[in-house]
Amino acid sequence: MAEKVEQTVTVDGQYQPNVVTFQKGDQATLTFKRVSESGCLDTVQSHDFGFQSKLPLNEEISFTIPTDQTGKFEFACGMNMVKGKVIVQ
Ligand SMILES: [Cu+2]
Repeated sequence: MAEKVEQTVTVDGQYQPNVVTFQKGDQATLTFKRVSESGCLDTVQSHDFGFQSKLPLNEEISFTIPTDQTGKFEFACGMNMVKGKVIVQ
């Protein structure tokens, strides 16, 4: 039975945490909440997962993360400078 798991990343000039882990088979949701104007993190993107979105201040933006395959996947700011990682294990 797939477990519903939501991980929230706080965006305040960096990603906290910058590594999130899901188990293979989880119904995984990755949520970003930007709480600071600092840095260049008003956009989040992931080439690995194929998402890109603005992060309005103090709003939660969620993405469904596929967990059918294990691996390490990246997300980053709009300029690909600040990076975080999703591990599916
Ligand atoms: Cu940036």
